[in-house]
Amino acid sequence: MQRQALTTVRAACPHDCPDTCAMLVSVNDDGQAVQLRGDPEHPYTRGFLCLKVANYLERTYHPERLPFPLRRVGPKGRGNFERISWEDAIAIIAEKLTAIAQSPDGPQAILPYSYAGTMGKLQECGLDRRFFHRLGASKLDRTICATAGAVGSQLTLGARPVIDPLQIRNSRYIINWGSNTSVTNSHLWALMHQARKAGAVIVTIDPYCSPTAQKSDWWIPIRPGTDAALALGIMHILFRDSLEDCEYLNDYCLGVPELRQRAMEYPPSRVSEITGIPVEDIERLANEYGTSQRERGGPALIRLNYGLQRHGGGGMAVRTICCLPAITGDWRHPGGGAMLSTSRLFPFNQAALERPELSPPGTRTINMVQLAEALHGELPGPPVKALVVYNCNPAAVAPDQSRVLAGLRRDDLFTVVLEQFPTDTVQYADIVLPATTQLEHLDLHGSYGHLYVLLNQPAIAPLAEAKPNTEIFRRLAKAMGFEPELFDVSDEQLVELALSGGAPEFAGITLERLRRDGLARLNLPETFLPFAEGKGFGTPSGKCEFFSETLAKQGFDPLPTYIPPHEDPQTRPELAARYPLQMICPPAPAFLNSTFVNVDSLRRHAGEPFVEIHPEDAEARGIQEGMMVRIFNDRGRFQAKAQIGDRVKRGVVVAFGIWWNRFTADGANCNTVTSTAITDLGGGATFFDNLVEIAPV
Ligand SMILES: Nc1nc2c(c(=O)[nH]1)N[C@H]1C(S)=C(S)[C@@H](COP(=O)(O)OP(=O)(O)OC[C@H]3O[C@@H](n4cnc5c(=O)[nH]c(N)nc54)[C@H](O)[C@@H]3O)O[C@H]1N2
Ligand SMILES: Nc1nc2c(c(=O)[nH]1)N[C@H]1C(S)=C(S)[C@@H](COP(=O)(O)OP(=O)(O)OC[C@H]3O[C@@H](n4cnc5c(=O)[nH]c(N)nc54)[C@H](O)[C@@H]3O)O[C@H]1N2
Ligand code: SF4
Ligand SMILES: [Mo]
Repeated sequence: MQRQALTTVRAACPHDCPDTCAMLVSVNDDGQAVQLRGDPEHPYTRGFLCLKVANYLERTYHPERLPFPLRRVGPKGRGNFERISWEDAIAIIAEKLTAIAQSPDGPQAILPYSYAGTMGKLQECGLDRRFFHRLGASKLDRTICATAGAVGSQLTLGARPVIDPLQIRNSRYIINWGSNTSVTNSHLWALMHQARKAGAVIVTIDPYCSPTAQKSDWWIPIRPGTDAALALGIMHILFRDSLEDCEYLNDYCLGVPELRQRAMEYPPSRVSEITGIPVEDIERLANEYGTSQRERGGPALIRLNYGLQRHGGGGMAVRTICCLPAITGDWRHPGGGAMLSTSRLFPFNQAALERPELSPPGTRTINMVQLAEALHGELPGPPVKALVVYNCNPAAVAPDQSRVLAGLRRDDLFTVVLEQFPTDTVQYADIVLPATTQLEHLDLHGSYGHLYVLLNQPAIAPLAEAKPNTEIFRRLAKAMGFEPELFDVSDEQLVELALSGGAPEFAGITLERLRRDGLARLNLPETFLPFAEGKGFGTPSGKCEFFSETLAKQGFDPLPTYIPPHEDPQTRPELAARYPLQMICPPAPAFLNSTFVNVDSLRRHAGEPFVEIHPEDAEARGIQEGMMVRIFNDRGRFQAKAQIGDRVKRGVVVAFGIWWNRFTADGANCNTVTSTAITDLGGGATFFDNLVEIAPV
């Protein structure tokens, strides 16, 4: 037999992961993708893909890919559908949306619901946004993941805390703070590991001994949602022991005396009571953190991530932690400082893509965390009569699931879902539209973990009748009679538009160059130190703002402070009497939120829904290893298998998500007990801020 010649196509991993890997797809003469690997030449991907995407062809060619448009037959939520044509599907949707827009409720009764199922500039947020702006639909505040930290860090730094991740080799004291880096950011972990070989110490602050904590030199278990108090305790010790960089503070920071005063209020003994961390550990952490440059010959770096944000005080916690590298002066050194997200470094011309000015003034905005409230008519403005879901699986990922599902079952709600697979959300659709996967469409990517722009070129033709989101919104716009000049724009033109606007970071980065090379580093200095000389602070004062006039004006404490979780046993003893355990529910490592749950090899890897519980908490409840248990509170209940061990603090349980309900024992996942309460700043989700009780089934 003759061996077929393979063509290599440059692609980018589309998933909501900071690593945005560069991929090489091999395609045979029949137009079939036969191999997929990490690009060895990308300095960050370095030739490896994570467990989830290494077998991506299993997902792409999955037998459950949605092949053609569907219309519901039978009751809502049962998932019974019949095949219809694209023409009919588009016509039905256009007619229904037009009727709602022209009804007394008006277009704001239509709600788009999307997140980052793909992070490509085209398929995530291009013509879809333009379509809904033109329609006058309600706007969606996309708060489910990152807004608490975005607003928190913006207040302190006027920017996101960011370094060039490739500089991490220079770090000598690395703190994973609410960050399961080895799982959620595996390419950064590989670089941390290199730094360790060069002498760095790796510390992880987490209520759970995550895979990252297990591989770290020191795991510091903390009571959930108390990170701001720990940061204030560290400051207390840095100031007390004269470990601060006085020059950096004088030259580049605002509110130094006030912060010193505030830190005085957080002596280690008080911080120990709040956080559950022994005084001597707080002392040691602060000392090692504050002396890294002097004692280890390299700066300290805090990788702060999302885990610590998903609590009532998550925004303030990030704001507070962001003060630390200014106190130590670590921002001066390559590899020093703090790292949350590089996303803001990419000056994509979002306005040109999305055309926000098309949205009528005064259009309401709905916080996506409050989908349950939106679907039950509990928010100001007209009721939600139509929901258009894409790049998102709210039936599984949104909080207060029982109420979300009850809302999705409403007979007077018209639900359209653009999807690749029959997810939990698809089960509730009136019309389902099959979407292409990354191998089948063009897209342009930034990253929230590194400094490279990537082009994803289609490797294969769309499977069956699947279409890219861009094309679906183009067709809908046409059927609705919207201006052709707004929507007759090709995907290539959208790439060019996204790169347009003359931002210096994009100078020389063109569609043509990306076609050739696949990727390009942002035009930033080789040694990128945004805050080294105090220049990068985008706050009103241009300084690192310990004192924030912006916060004061909004009626908040202008200084860093500790805000307890909504459901904290220390501040809510009456609730804790009924529901004494604090539940954290991050995704299982083999899944990406709810993506990949239907991929057999990865679901096997995840096993089944588990909940980890401390031996003493288990014993008090008659729970034994491997027993099925019920986890519940006033919002709902779900089942999982108990794993007993001291990898969790006493009083904390960890339930792994985000299972599709149809793969669970009782048709419900961990989001049945999570709440729609939002964070102090940024309106973010509080997925890890729950009090629950557990009992054997
Ligand atoms: N309990 C709990 N809940 C959580 C979290 C948690 O840690 N615990 N994490 C939260 C976080 S951080 C996030 S970011 C959210 C994420 O929640 P979602 O945004 O819902 O993310 P996924 O679960 O990955 O689902 C994305 C969906 O988009 C689809 N998709 C991918 N590409 C395309 C495309 O090109 N077109 C179309 N039409 N569809 C596409 C995928 O098939 C997938 O079903 O979940 C949140 N929910
Ligand atoms: N494999 C895999 N990778 C992913 C994802 C995935 O689902 N799977 N999701 C992607 C997405 S959308 C996101 S947003 C990121 C999330 O990236 P991370 O923030 O790293 O992930 P999480 O697992 O949400 O939370 C990290 C850790 O925070 C801990 N934690 C919870 N509460 C607290 C607290 O109060 N304080 C402290 N200090 N720690 C706390 C949790 O126990 C957890 O181990 O990962 C991305 N990468
Ligand atoms: S999910 Fe993250 S680590 Fe895995 S291939 Fe995609 S970008 Fe890379
Ligand atoms: Mo996220």
